[in-house]
Amino acid sequence: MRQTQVAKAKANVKADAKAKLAAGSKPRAKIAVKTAKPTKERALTLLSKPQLVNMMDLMVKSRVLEERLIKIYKAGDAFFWIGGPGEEAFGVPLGLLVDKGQGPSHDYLHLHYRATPTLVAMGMSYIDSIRLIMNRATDPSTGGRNFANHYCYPQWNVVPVGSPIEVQYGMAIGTGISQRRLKMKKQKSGVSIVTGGDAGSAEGDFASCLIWSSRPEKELPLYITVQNNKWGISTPYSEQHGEKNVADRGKAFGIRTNVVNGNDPIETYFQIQGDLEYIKKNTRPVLTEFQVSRLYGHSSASGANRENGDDPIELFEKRLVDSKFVKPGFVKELWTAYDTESRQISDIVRAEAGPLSDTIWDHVYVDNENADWRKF
Ligand SMILES: Cc1ncc(C[n+]2csc(CCOP(=O)(O)OP(=O)(O)O)c2C)c(N)n1
Ligand SMILES: [Mg+2]
Repeated sequence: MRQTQVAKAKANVKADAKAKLAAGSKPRAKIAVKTAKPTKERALTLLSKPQLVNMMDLMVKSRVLEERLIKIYKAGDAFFWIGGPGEEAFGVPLGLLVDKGQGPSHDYLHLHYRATPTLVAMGMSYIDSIRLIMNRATDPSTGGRNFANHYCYPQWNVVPVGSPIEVQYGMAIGTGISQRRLKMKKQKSGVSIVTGGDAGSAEGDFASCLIWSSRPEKELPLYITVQNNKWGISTPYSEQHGEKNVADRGKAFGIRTNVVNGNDPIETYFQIQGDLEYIKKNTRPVLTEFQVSRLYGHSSASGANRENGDDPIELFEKRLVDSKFVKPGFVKELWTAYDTESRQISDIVRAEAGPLSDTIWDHVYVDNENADWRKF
């Protein structure tokens, strides 16, 4: 019975089409209706799904921490904020690729004050960063004596972050020399990684780094990176730099150079991985410029308010959602969970004590010698 009805319906459709044709209407072109299959973006297939999701998670974890640090500053619980929102797509892959450990057989990190994403990817906990910005005695980096994002982790070769810009490019030469020595003795040796800003590349330390890392037959395993956000506080890159890219300056020294989109975590991941391999294999430097965003201005000195600019987290989230790696709302859920965690931790830290005056000389001189000149 059912069969006859279907057959009848089909016959009706055929007759209807014939009648239309006879009346002069054209038969419709066949439209290929595809079922909505996720179109996986090729770049995203280069890493596994857990790797991609982990990278997204760490980027959000770092951003939420930075936003918490800004709130802590704005609530009057800290004197100053400076940090790395907008540099997550560079900093997280770097932190994931570092050979973490102590001593010259591992990588050294000569970082600047926008390195939260790298430290978060290396395993730094929220409480460590919050203790630093609130200047608590419990702060493992400085005992509560430096300001936000001036990290120091000897056990991971994270050299103390300094406030004078670009000095880290000069310091990296020293660890680079020790690593070259190991390499020449055919022992396991790491890379000295240095990060810093575009404006700071005008300082002499940057030039020293190019010169010292590329001396003939004495080349150093230095990974010289620049995070170009096109600003030095309020001075635009376009008004200060005759060179098109900061990285171009390495060419005069025979250094391998690259300019990459630092807002794309996949591009930066493979660039960093390839650069580190080349440096280890050849004991030669690489200079790579990562073009990044500065999403909350320079620091609390410029207000620390959200500004325009490409947001690496939004861009990456869209790609992961479009390719069906994560569901829409995945990032929002992460955000809420990290936000709650960061608020609870800041409540704990607020109740902790600041450093005592008799610890002022701690870690200044070898073996904690008391360097008070009045007592000499
Ligand atoms: C030797 C030195 N000169 C000046 C300053 C003041 N200062 C702090 S941050 C900054 C701008 C740095 O810009 P850039 O190197 O591009 O890094 P960004 O802050 O943009 O990441 C300046 C001039 C300083 N800290 N140290
Ligand atoms: Mg800059």
